[in-house]
Amino acid sequence: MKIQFRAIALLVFSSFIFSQAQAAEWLVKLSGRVPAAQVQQYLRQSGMNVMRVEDLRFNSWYLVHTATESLTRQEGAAVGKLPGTRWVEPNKRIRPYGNRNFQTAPRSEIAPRDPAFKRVVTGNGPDPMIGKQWMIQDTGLDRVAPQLRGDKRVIVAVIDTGVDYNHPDLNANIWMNPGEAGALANNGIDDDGNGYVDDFMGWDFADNDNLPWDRTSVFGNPGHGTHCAGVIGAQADNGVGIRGVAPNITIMPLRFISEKGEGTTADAVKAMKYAIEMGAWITSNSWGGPEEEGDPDSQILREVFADAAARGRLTVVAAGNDRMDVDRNPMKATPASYNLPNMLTVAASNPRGDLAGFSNYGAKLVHLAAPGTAILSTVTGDRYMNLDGTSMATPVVAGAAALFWSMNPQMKADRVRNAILSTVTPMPSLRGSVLTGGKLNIEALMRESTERVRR
Ligand SMILES: [Ca+2]
Ligand SMILES: [Ca+2]
Ligand SMILES: [Ca+2]
Repeated sequence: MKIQFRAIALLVFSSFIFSQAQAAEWLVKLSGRVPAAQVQQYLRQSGMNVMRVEDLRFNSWYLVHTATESLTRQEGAAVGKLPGTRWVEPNKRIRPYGNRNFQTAPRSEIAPRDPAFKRVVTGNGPDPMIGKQWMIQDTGLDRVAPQLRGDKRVIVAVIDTGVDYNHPDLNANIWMNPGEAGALANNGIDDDGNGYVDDFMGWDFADNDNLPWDRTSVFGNPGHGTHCAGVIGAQADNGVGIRGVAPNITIMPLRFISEKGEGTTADAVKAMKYAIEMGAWITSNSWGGPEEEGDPDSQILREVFADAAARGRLTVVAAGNDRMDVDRNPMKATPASYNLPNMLTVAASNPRGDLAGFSNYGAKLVHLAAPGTAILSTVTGDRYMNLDGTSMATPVVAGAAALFWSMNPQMKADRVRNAILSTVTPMPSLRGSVLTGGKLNIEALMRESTERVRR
């Protein structure tokens, strides 16, 4: 009874806050699994105009789509009266972080392209743009043995706006689902029984199809997810573009943010759940919020990050770009502020090693800094672009984790996390801004790896 009271108290609060801004969808946690049709029937009987109820197949959570334009208090009360209701929250909007330069995306770079997957053949030779990647020297990546490039078994899920999987610097590193590969890829059958038909290389949760293509728009998305993917794992020495931190790992593209630069909590949860179930070792999460003043924390989002930790996965999360102390405003920066096990929250540093002017910080809840200004990486349409943001710093750390984990595949996620945190370069200007007071040092991290391997 006590739990139910809390849930109802929350929804009354939130129904005022969200009455205008949000899609008319509720996330409901029940005390146990029941058929979605039963939930729908019950809500209809209590007078609610329910379009559809979706079983999220995660900790007894359901997504209730209503027919109204915006959430109403009456609706919230009806959901709260469901038998066994543990929690009710609005299905909030989520935005990508690192959109500071979005408006600089020229139109010529955002032309729509054919999203059909094709194999792209590239050549050999140095990456011509490598001299413009200051993060390579800054993190000591240039002093890591060149043969240490990662292991294809290490899968990093890029949970974002999608990925240009035909980009010549990314194509060879895109994940292929073994249960939907080859002839199974387009037969209209969910061959591996994971609930997604023909998900041969990931999923598009925003448009609900099997092509997690990074759709762009002038002000909403310049190719944010493609950029993050390139920072993690653009191919090295293929004669084109840049190199990623870990150029020989596997990238699982999961799209939940649309070309408008907007996703939902439910789709973020689905993407995280997919990443966990389909074997991603690491998730790179360059997004968060909430954006609206007074938003309540999302219980379901917290639960899915906790689930990733419990199942031995590492989650890397952007601190956000609001020049804000996350310790003092934890509700305004989620999932950044969750402080769960196996989770790293990343601030952005500039070439001087200082905190980037836009970066969030937090002496307790933000763990380290990594390069996040003028980061050159891949964008949609075989192109490259400089972007700023904690969004760009996050995949630098995710890539470093992938490189290190490739060398130490038996290691548990918490030890990977500790190795990253214990090898940072201390910076006087970062003291008090991030937990470690330092910035990512991949050279020192990989030395740690070699020592452990030798032992
Ligand atoms: Ca499937
Ligand atoms: Ca299939
Ligand atoms: Ca390259």
